[in-house]
Amino acid sequence: MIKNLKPWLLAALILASLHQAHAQNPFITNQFTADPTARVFGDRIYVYPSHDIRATPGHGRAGWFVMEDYHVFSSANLTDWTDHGVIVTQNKVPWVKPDSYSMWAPDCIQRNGKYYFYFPSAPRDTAISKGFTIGVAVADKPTGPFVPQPLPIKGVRGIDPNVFIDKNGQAYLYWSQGNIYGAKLKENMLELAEEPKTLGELPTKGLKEGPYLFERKGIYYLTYPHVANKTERLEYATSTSPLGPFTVKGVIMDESPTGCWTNHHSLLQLKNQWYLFYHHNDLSPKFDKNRSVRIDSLSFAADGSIRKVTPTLRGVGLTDARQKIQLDRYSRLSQQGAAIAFLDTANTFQGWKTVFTDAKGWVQYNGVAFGSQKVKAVTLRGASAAGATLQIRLDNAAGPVVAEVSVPKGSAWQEVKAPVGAIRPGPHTLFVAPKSGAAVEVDWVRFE
Ligand code: FUB
Repeated sequence: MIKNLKPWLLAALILASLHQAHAQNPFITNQFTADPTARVFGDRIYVYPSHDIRATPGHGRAGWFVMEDYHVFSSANLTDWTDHGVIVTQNKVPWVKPDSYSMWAPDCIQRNGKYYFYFPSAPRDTAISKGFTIGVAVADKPTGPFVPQPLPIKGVRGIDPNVFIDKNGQAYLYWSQGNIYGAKLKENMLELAEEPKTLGELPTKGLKEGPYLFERKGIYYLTYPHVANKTERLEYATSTSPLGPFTVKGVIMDESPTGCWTNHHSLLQLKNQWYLFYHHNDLSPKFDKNRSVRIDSLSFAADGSIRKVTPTLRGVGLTDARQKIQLDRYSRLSQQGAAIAFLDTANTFQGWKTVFTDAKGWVQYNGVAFGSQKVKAVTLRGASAAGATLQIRLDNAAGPVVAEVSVPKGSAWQEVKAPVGAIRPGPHTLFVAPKSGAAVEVDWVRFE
């Protein structure tokens, strides 16, 4: 079959298979997103996050979470994400209190060809629950349309649903309400099959929420955000069975160094690589209830313990040299002479720029895929009041200079093109620095 493919299609498929994962953080930048649950359905990765919005007069509580609906996003490669739009919205769910803006962290799972989307919210009838409870919406496709059940799941009070289906086909629902709870689900995925169990061997001091359970090599990992100090960090406990007893094992990700109070995550294995999906308030650094989803790689030690994940801006995988390379999502940045800033602080969704203030500045960006075809030129979008020249090297500060790009004097952004020297095929690290001391800003670079 491969023999009959056109050469260009074969080349594209080879390239695509080499680029198993590519993303920069945050990986959704058209809206605020939080609490990402990532799942693989068929040949795509789907992310079901919460959707933070800003409160406006009469819509949501200022200074708090304002969450009206859910979108689903999908990707074939972890880099190019499609927003499939709204799948569930508060005022179309019969049991949800209208305009409560409480559509918190969801999950979605596939069973027998149906997709079950679990979501918490505030019920309209306080006889159901005074706080949050959890409902289900069902669809024939991962992108919907999802039809909400008329009532929430009986016997559940709390938030942050997570569903796990064990190898023997038994499904479990986990959720949180101060403690973390779990219970078997009936075959219909819509009702509890037993009384909820408190998963009691977890830390007793400090809020725990956002459970995410998975199994690897016979070990059941219960992962959860926990406030051990000031804000949430991601921790985990393990067991030999889905409902415990669990043994607390350690920390997956430390507290946010910049004070984002919540974190909420899921884990996913794609081929032989594990990924941690989590959130941070990248697009809203002054208000941590407008969050954005991120991905970083995760690995296990030989004894099954999870190695701590250091959050990065670079994210995962390779970036195509022929697409805009956002240097501000760097792998490394000099301590002096370079900084990252929003392109427009009034509209953070436009993203960031790298600001070089003097010749001490540099930025390093790992994992740029040049493929097998030679590149001849590079375009850089930059601005420099006095005019400046940037050098693009491969590998590091001592690596070969492959291009020198001069940004003419001026206050406006300009796209400037320069010839590129020989670059070996395959992935490379870019190292970009001003040649002289003049201040210069860079939005992106792109090879052709
Ligand atoms: O997104 C609202 C709430 O913040 C979630 O339900 C919690 O897990 C925390 O991330």
